[in-house]
Amino acid sequence: MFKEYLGSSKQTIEQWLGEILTSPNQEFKPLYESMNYSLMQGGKRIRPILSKAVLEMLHKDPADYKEFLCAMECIHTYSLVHDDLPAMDNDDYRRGNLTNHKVYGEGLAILAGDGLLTYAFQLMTANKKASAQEKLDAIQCVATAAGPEGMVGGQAFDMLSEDKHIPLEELKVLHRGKTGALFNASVELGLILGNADTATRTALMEYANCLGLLFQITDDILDVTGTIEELGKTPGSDIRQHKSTYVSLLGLEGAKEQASSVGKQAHDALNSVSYDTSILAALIDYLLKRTN
Ligand code: GRG
Repeated sequence: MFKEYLGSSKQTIEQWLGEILTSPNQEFKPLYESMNYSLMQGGKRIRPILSKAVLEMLHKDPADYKEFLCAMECIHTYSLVHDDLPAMDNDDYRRGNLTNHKVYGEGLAILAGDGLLTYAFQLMTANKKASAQEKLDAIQCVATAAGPEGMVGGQAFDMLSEDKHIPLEELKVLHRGKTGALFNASVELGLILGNADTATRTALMEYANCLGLLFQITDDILDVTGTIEELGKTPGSDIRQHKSTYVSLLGLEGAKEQASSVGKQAHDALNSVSYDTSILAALIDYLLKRTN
């Protein structure tokens, strides 16, 4: 049943994503093609699915807030396009296809990332359902998560930590920014737009913290155990770049134990919530068992 939920949510989100980026004129078409190339290339769509699940839990219709959900995926896609660039991870493949700069060149790939990031904010302001205050709160939450206090900060710390051993506490700071911030914002968006009460907010933000951490630990595990077919890119990039990871610091078994303990914490966080949290609970187990 959860598998069907994931499949149909992904389909709905991809339909919305397919409608948002049309070039306003002939001249800008190559830029839009490059943006759409990365945006429409699959991926798990886990961040908008998370916002969707929180909104549904709060009895809201996610279609009313589709601009916010698409914005999260635009920001995530921008981060992947820039992360793959020669100046960063220098990857040739993403999701089994050539990376954006391999197809369109570095200049256009940088601009496609810039375009996706900026367009995310344009989209959120265009939503017709949220009140002015809800929009302001939601946009502030997304900007804080994506910017220097969140994802960009984590990415910079990651880049500067290459070839260095960093202790577990610093690795957590790195991932709280690089990966966790967008997970938190995906949940928080749902809470803001769904007008959740304080107790629900507190419990679900604890859940979001655990989920982001869990996602990153499984990402580190998959970099060691995954195949090129499963991952859509060459595994072992962390080792090649001499990065500290949960696996390098705790060993493979230690990282797996850590993942299941964080998964349990995420389940515990849901226990006090007075809404139906079955989808959010299933998401934890899906991330624990994921192969890509
Ligand atoms: C360039 C500002 C900037 C940030 C980049 C996202 C990111 C930060 C780096 C990507 C490298 C990486 C492996 C990050 C850790 C986890 C992560 C974000 C993986 C990719 O996300 P998924 O698995 O991707 O949700 P799909 O393909 O499913 O959309």
